[in-house]
Amino acid sequence: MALTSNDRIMARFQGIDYFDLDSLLSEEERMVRDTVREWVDDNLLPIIEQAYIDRRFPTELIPQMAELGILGANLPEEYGCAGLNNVAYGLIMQELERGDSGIRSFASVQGALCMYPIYTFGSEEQRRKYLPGMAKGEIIGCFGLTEPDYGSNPGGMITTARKVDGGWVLNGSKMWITNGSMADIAIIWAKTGELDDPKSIRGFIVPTDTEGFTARDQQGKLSLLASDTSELVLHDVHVGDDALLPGSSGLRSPLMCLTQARYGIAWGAIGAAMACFDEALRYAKERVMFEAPIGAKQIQQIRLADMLTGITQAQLVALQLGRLKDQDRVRPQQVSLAKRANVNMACEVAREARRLLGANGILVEYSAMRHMANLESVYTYEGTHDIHGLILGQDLTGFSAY
Ligand code: TGC
Ligand code: FAD
Repeated sequence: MALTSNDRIMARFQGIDYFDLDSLLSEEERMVRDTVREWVDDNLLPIIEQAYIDRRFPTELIPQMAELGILGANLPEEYGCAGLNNVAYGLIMQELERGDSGIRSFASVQGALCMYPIYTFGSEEQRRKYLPGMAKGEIIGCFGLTEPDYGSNPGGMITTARKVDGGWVLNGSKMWITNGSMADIAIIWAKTGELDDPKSIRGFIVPTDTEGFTARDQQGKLSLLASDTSELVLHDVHVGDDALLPGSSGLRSPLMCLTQARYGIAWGAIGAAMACFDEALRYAKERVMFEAPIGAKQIQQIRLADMLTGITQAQLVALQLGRLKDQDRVRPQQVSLAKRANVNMACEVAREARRLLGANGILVEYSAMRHMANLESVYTYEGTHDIHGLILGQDLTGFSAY
């Protein structure tokens, strides 16, 4: 018997915790996780199917996410943020992506890719001007690094910022930008010197209503449908001196932001996998074929065992990564390993869940295929699976193979 949409929503998610990782979390970490879990069950899951079909990012959720303290949650309270530790932040990303990768993407970009660089490279004035409003969801940000011809190799970018009296003039285009069409500000990375010098890259806060700035929705996506993905064009965009992030310096600065976002993705992917596993397990127990539940058949039991194993390994990796980050001991290469392994695991789990569900697995009323399609973007963005493999290869051998 197929579960109805309402049954699935009403069967409150219990979480998958085969190795009792709950016992390794503090009371506050569990409380944060459970609060966001409940919010996802009550407010995100009931609307996500329709939003996905409508190809719409559900903007009505932004004030609720802000109220919960989700936006820039690991940044300090003095700037209006929740000041949580990195494990609690990771658990938030996990729960959001249990709902949908597009919603986690929104939060990742707002917090890790826009608020983090303003906090880390911005002046005190910039921090006070933007961060409290961004935490409240009143100012939405996007992060423009990728260009049409420079994806995995952002150091080759050709967007420029030319110094003029009292400010800068930016020219170039950015591609595949999450939150791009709805953003109030864009963090734009541009070269201020020679095009062959990635050390001249600097970050700028560009209000999106500045003359010469346009954003256009990316058409034709078959993944992350409940997410705003856009192309940005900057044509003689004049900004003041106060638009420059004064602490930004070279390709290292945007890559530092990516390390923050990749950390969140390593947790988020677990959430997508948990949703698929939970759905597959319940379906396996209830779907009867050849006079027995399919879950009574060895092949489906092995499929479920493999899913559970992948999720459990990923949970352990993410938790230890978070503990290292909270102790300020994490290396970007460790984040690469976690992003690469956990997203790959989630892709496998989503695909196997979809297969276990038979024909129902292609329906939007079930989450497996939506997660499966979303995760193909997650596999590619924030450094592709291949690029993270090469980062690890360089760390191991000392040779760069890019
Ligand atoms: P390379 O010479 O290796 O590095 C340049 C400088 O940066 C330092 N560095 C890092 N610092 C912090 N974190 C990291 N992860 C870092 N990786 C490198 C490095 O030490 C060096 O510093 P310095 O002081 O010596 O200058 O640079 P490279 O040009 O050889 O490139 C290396 C490579 C390929 C790994 C890098 O370009 C890369 O990571 N490429 C992937 C691009 C990518 O991930 N783009 C993501 C765009 S944003 C996005 O996808 C958002 S999706 C959001 C959502 O919806 O959730
Ligand atoms: P390419 O770099 O052209 O890679 C194509 C293939 O070649 C991949 O398989 C890759 O692994 C492989 N490859 C590349 N280099 C090598 C090599 N040296 N050796 C072997 N194989 C290699 N960017 C932003 O700046 N901001 C955003 O908000 C943002 N949001 C995104 C949202 C979505 C939905 C998507 C899909 C992308 C987003 N991106 C964003 C862009 C994303 O970061 C890039 O797509 C990604 O970095 C890969 O770049 P590319 O697509 O140009 O692929």
